[in-house]
Amino acid sequence: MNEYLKRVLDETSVKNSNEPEFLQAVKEVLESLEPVIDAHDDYDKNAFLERMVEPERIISFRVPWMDDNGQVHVNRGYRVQFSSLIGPYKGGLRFHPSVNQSIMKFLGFEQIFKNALTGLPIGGGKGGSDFNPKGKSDNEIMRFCQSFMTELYRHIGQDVDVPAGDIGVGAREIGYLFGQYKRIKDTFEGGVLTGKDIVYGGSLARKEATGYGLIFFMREMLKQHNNSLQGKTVTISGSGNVAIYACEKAVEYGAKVVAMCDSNGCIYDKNGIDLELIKQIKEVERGRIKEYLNKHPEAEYIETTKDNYPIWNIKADIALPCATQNEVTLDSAKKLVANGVIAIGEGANMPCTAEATEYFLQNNVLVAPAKAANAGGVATSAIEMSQNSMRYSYTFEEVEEKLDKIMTNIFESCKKASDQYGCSGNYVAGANIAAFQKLAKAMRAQGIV
Ligand code: NDP
Ligand code: 2IT
Repeated sequence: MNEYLKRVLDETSVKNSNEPEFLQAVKEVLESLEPVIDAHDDYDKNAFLERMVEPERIISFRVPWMDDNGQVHVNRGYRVQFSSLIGPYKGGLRFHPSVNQSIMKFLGFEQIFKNALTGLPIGGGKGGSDFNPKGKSDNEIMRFCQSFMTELYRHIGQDVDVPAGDIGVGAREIGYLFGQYKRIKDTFEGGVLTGKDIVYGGSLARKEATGYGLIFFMREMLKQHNNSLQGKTVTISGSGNVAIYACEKAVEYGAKVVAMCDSNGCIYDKNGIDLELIKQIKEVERGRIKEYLNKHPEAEYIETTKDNYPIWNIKADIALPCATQNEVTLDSAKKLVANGVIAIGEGANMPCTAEATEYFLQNNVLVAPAKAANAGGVATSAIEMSQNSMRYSYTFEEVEEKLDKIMTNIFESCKKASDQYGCSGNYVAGANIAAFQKLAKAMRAQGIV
């Protein structure tokens, strides 16, 4: 391996030895950059990689809140402001009990590359809390969001840092966060958060954007290999924002989605998933996917256990992991390949372990990597920011058309970079290289900062 690359990897591993997800994300990116690093001998002297892997700033704070019974709880809040090279820090907020600094940093790091791929002026950041929104009342969610924003407000702004949603944070939470920000600042700063409701400055098609974008990328990737979504059997993990709209668009392109899941278990409906019912259970009632059986007793429900993540055992042509990091292990990858999968589309961030990704590539399975394939959400967030600046709104069709063009361009960039550096068809490497080329250019232009 390139000596400079190896040194940075070693130093990063020592410095962040208790952050496995962060190290996993850094290792994947740096290793795929080897041919680019080989071609530029001044990167070492100017510490390009060292600057790329060290966040500009990490903020961590106490979030006290009171539940409906008067009990006070304390959670930890984070905002990792990773890179402002090409725009204000931009990236979602995740509320999930598993949140820790390693997960925040891996997400913030990947966000820099993803945002660069969109071609829009947005830097990279991520935030969230180890707060568990499951089973909480609306009032508890509101009090938590208000307390969270009472600290976060001093670190963000429409030209500074623009958070949005992620796991556990949707339009409801963004609304409470926005309300509290506006109240503290006494200014209507529309572009300080994205994923807002339409009635106060949100963008049409933002809700759909990540899932739709994933399918646009998949369409382009399949087209490149003389294939299409038409008639394909698809399985989608998760049943949240990304999974639901990936399902909707995949069906529009003639695919049949036969399975979706939540963290408790998986629904297998060989007649094709009833998406309106999933929307009702998940978006309206905030229930469990198992309730699907109440209306479709002919479908099958398979529980998730510690050793079994059942959705990847189901035969599919295309698998779309849209739940969380490392949900596709080497074991699952082997089952998917044995069942004839042709393409993987990463809707979630880093859903495949390094070993799973390698196994797919070795077995000629096409992989649409998260940084590229799920960039439609943040790209549409940037379109929301432009609409807020213009004090204007585009129609749904206008936003969807822009999103489609952006995803098509992202695929082209990944393809071009993978061809240029001798790894044609490996869009994982292509995405990392294409993003890095842009970031390195900005880094060079801005001097040692
Ligand atoms: P949601 O909260 O809307 O949905 C998350 C879904 O994933 C739920 O079905 C949830 O099940 C499941 N899930 C979450 N954590 C786990 C876990 N540890 N094990 C098993 N299942 C789990 O989140 P999103 O749909 O917004 O996000 C899904 C993924 O997509 C995340 O990786 C996120 O980072 C990524 N992403 C999101 C974007 C966006 O715009 N929202 C943009 C780009 C990427 P349950 O309800 O049981 O917890
Ligand atoms: O991972 C992601 O790209 C997101 N959660 C969306 C971020 C955003 O700012 O819209």
